[in-house]
Amino acid sequence: EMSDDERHFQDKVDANIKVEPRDWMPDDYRKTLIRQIGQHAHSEIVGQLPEGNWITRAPTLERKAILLAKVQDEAGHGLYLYCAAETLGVTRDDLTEKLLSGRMKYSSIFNYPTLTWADMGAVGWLVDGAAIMNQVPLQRTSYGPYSRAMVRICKEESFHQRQGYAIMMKMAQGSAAQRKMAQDALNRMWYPSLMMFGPSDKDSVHSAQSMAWKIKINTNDELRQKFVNETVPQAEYLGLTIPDENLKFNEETGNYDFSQPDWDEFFEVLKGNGPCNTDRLNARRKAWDDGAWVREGLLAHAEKRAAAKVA
Ligand code: FAQ
Repeated sequence: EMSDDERHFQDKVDANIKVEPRDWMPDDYRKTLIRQIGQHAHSEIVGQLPEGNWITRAPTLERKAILLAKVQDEAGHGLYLYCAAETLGVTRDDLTEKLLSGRMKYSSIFNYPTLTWADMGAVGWLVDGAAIMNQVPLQRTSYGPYSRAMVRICKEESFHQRQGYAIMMKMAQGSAAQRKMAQDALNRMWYPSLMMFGPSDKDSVHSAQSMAWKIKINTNDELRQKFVNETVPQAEYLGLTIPDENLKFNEETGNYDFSQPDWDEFFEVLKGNGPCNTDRLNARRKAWDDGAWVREGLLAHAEKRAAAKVA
């Protein structure tokens, strides 16, 4: 049975009235948002690492400038999202400590390596493509600060997707060796990109409640299907082959039928056993430790200023 507060809250959500930081909200709504927004923020920050890997090796000055700007955008996205999470009564330090101790997740996709320059194309095209597919509906999520953060993030994300596709186009239209690199990147990134949408609906523990609260707008499988439908013609245009023998347009449903990713692999990556989990967390831990003197300096400065005001 719902309490009066809960009933009133649900009515508000049903009427598409945004929930704001000072409004009453159920404890589990707050917890779910902190989990999802926090994990989303961590994904943006950890997500800088696979592309950061190629900044010093970009093939031209122009490509380097574009990649640098993209990776800086991800840092900005992480910061908006940490701020949105902070409106729910947690601190960024607390969220970071939970990430570093393995108590909070980040997207599984960033535990895969970026082996060649073509991976910069595949990441932009597929990973940012999947991210937008998930984030466009989140602009209508029920929590005000999260939904507003999504508006700007989606604009930048669509630029990211286009720059990735532009790299793929160049590679796919290039020499035989470049085409081969582009195909290889697609082969390696395809299934990990499908995993970004989360487990299949029957295994998604949070979807039902999150959708009732309009934290999530679509199910994981709905968004995965939409992504496949949009991406197949893009691959055809590039002249590349999606690594799935079962991929076929289904006249009856109007959707592409496709093979599911290896869900055992997905759950292993979530447990910390993906190819790059250890590297990613070590890189974050080092950045956090190396930045300790900055945080301490800022705190000392703030305390000094506060003391000067009192005096
Ligand atoms: N990776 O019950 P559900 C980006 C976990 S885009 C890791 O279905 P939910 C941009 C899930 O947390 C990527 N863990 O969960 C970029 C839960 O475990 P928990 C980030 C995953 O929350 C591009 C458990 O499995 N985007 O960074 C994954 O209802 C390029 C059960 O799953 C967002 O975070 C996964 N793929 O649905 C940056 C979008 N999937 O927490 C750089 C916002 C599921 O109980 C370069 N988030 N899990 O321990 C969401 O929409 C949702 O949280 C889902 C998962 C759809 C990801």
